[in-house]
Amino acid sequence: MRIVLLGAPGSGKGTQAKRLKAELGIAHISTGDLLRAAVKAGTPLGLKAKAVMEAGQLVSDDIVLGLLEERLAEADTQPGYILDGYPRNLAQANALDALLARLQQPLDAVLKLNVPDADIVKRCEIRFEQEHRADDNPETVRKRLAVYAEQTAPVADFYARRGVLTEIDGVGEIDAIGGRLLAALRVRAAANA
Ligand code: B4P
Repeated sequence: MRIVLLGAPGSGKGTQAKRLKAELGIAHISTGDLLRAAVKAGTPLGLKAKAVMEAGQLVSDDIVLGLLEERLAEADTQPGYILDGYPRNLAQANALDALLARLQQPLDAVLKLNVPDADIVKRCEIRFEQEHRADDNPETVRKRLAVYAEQTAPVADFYARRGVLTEIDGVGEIDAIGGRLLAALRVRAAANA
């Protein structure tokens, strides 16, 4: 199964994608994690990405697409994958369409986690205190939410127009939200069959 997981920063994409990976036996591909690994490794690409991420902006489409293509060439993606954090703007959505057409890997589902901004700010505050992730400081979170509204929200409309989007309430216990996602995937799988 190939799934795109959409949602604002801090909406729980990473949290839920890890659970879906375990539940469904498919790969979890987080472009945020790929970028953070490049930053940590200090690669030329990571050095470029660092400042952009710390400013709450999106890293350039070319860089992220390159990382994604490399990741999709790895063997563990064969049974399927969850794309977490990609696509994040319409250019990336179109690039993903072209890439998956070339790889003959159509998407099975696009799920979107809906969480109010006030909850997101709270969650990121907690993570900032625990993990000190530079882009979780309150000012950068507000910037990331603005970037999301401007650039990523249209991606949901892009998939909604195709009739492949399912919206999920992302507020509540992590287990309960996981259950909602699995139920939505079952409905989608039955519709695709
Ligand atoms: P991401 O790594 O995608 O980070 P995120 O938006 O914080 O994530 P997520 O929604 O996964 O939240 P999480 O589960 O961790 O992006 C970081 C940066 O990378 C971007 O700003 C951008 O610069 C760059 N980037 C990434 N992809 C890119 C792309 N395609 N193009 C360009 N640039 C890109 O949850 C957040 C917190 O909430 C956690 O602490 C978690 O424990 C908590 N939480 C989760 N579920 C909860 C629940 N139900 N209740 C309470 N707390 C919960």
